[in-house]
Amino acid sequence: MKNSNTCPFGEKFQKYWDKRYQLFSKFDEGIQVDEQALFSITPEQHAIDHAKRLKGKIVLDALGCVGGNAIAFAQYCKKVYMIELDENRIKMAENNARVYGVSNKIEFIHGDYFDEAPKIEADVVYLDPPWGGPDYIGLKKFKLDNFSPNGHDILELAFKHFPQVVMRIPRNFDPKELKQLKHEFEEIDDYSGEKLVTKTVYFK
Ligand code: MGP
Repeated sequence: MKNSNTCPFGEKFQKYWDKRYQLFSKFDEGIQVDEQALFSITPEQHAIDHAKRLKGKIVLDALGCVGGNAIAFAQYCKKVYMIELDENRIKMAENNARVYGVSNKIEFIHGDYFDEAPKIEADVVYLDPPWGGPDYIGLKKFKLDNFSPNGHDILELAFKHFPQVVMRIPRNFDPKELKQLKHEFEEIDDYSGEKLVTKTVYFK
C-alpha cells in the first residue's frame, strides 16, 4: 500500500493507520488492508502471543479478514485453515501471507463460516468476528448479539464442532454473558503497554 502517513481511508481511521506497524511489522513490504481490516486487525504482538499458546495445533481462523492472526498461527502452529467471506479480503490475506513467507502453512477458504467450518477438522477454532466498527466502544456493555454474525450463533457452531474454542472480545464486553454460556473459560487481557486493548477468551 502507499507509504504515506495520511490514512488512505479518511480521517476517521487515521488513529488506526498511525498504528499500522503494530498491526504488521512488515507493513511497508507490500501488506494490503482495507478500511474494515485496518480497524479490526489483531496487533501483531497479540496475534503472536496467542499463536504461541496454541503452538503445534491445527487451527481454524474462522473469520480471517486479511490474515493477521492466520499469519501468526502459521509461524507456531502445525497447520492453519482460514475462512473469509469477502473475496477481496481473502486475496489480501493470501498476499499478506506471501509477504511473511508463510503461504505454505495456510489453506485459504473463500466462503461462509456457517457453511465451511463444519467441513474442517481442527484442534481449535479461533473466532474474531466484526464488532460493528469503531463506535463499538460507545456501548456500555458489549453483548454477544452485537457481533455480526450474532455471537450466540458463532459460538453454538464452534462448541459443536471443535475440541477447543478461542474468541477475541472487546474490552467493554459484558462479563455476565460469558458466565451464562456454561462453559468454563480463562480470560486473557491483551495489553499494549499500560492500555487494555482487547480480551481473548479460552473456553475449556
Ligand atoms: P479501538 O478501541 O477501536 O482502538 O480498538 P484503540 O486504539 O484502542 O482506541 P483508543 O482511541 O481508545 O486508543 C481496539 C482494538 O480492537 C483494535 O486494535 C482492533 O484490534 C480491535 N477492534 C476494533 N474494532 C472496531 C474491531 C471490530 O470491529 N472487529 C474486530 N474483530 N476487532 C476490532
